[in-house]
Amino acid sequence: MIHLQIGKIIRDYNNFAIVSHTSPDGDSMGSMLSLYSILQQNNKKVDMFLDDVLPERYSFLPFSEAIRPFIEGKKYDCVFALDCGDPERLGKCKELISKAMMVVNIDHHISNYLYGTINMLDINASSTGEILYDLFISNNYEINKDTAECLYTSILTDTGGFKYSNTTSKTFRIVGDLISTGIDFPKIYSSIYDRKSIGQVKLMSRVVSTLDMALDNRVALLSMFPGMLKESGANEEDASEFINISRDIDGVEVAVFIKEKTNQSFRISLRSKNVVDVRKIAERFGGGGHIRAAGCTVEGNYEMVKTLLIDEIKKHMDVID
Ligand SMILES: [Mn+2]
Repeated sequence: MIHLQIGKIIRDYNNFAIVSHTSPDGDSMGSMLSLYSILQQNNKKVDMFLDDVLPERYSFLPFSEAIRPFIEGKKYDCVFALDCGDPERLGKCKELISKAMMVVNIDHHISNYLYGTINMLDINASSTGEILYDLFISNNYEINKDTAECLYTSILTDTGGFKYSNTTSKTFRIVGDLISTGIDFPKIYSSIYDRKSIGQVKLMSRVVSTLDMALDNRVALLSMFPGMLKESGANEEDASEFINISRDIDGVEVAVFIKEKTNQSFRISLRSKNVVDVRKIAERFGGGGHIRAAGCTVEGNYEMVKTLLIDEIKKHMDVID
């Protein structure tokens, strides 16, 4: 059983690094920090690296101050790569993977390149946190309040507050266990969700003004350009939930968020409401994700990228007509 195999690795090795994807979210952060707490409890030497800025909204999480930016020249016996289907998404931390003797890849994304020495992939799990919970329980690791807070954050955020279809009865059983450790879950929720800066609201007004509807109002597109971030004094993370504004419009099946990264390069997020498999659309452009939430990068000029996306979405809409 893979759970016990990984338990043996944790026993046998001593020098660990934990890495996860750039543009950190609640699941990547929660996963890293929960595993960090378990490895520490087992008296292991462990470092965490993220090649990105840490979102302020997760700074309440225990041990988050121990996450460091990538440091050149470090070498670890065993590297845990969490919540990351593609080593390219690790940014500079990818280097740690190539140098390690043992790489343990733990993830729930269907498009995972299985780049680990050991790959623990469960595409039915709501979050990487949910997989880690199983791993910890199978190995009789104690899930204390700190660990539970991290795992709860993973599951809460990747299920959109338990409202996405990836939420299962097992998810709720796990969450029940986590809550019984005494975590202050309403406080965790409001630390993550009930907060907006002035800059974020200003950015929202700019992004919402780009709203464009297509395919008989079944597709809603929002766009964000680097200038908007500057003008409103907000950062990219502030925009992470904006796509829901377009998805929530009555009659919309597919929501698209187009984010200009550099001139002629756009990061695309896709969400669908009921029917369309947006992962297939993202994969068409070399990206990936889940049925209801996926992403990709498309190169070209803005109008061309938009047309390409709408044409591709149309093919998937036609199927359901
Ligand atoms: Mn995840």
